[in-house]
Amino acid sequence: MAISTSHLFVFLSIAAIFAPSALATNYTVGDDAGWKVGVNYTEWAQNKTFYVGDNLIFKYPAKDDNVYDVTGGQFHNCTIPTDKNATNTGHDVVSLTQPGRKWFISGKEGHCAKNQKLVITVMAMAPASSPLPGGSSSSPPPPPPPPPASGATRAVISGKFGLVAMVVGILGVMIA
Ligand SMILES: [Cu+2]
Repeated sequence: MAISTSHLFVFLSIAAIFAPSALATNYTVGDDAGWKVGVNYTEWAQNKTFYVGDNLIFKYPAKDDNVYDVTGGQFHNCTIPTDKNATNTGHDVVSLTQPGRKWFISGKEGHCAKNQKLVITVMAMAPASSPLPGGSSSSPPPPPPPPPASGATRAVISGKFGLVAMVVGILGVMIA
């Protein structure tokens, strides 16, 4: 019984290492105000960090509004795209699939000019360990958890990852 409980803890510890990469955040654009004229979406976005895998949800009365995914130029000039359709369900879910800038505007007459527009920067998935200086924009998969090992090996691993790895190591020693 004790051993299987320890195994469970080891499993959960390993899961904890990978969990930050697997969790997606759903953001309701404008929070309770939703998607409409009169909300400052620059302010709404400025204290948030968006990652690949997160979702934006645009909520509005479907008959009153819509959402266009646009280019930076279209965003700045409030140009309605002619080569694509707006989403207009009133509950539009936009998956953030790539790092970089993303621009959205309302396609309703005059709304974009009244600043019903949103620009965000999508970050690549947060790395599980310290980022390397000058690293590429694509993040490598997190390294596998180390086997139960000496303190010297564990000491070179830093931060949150190191803490979890240490727990795995200690529990591994308890099982052995
Ligand atoms: Cu609008």
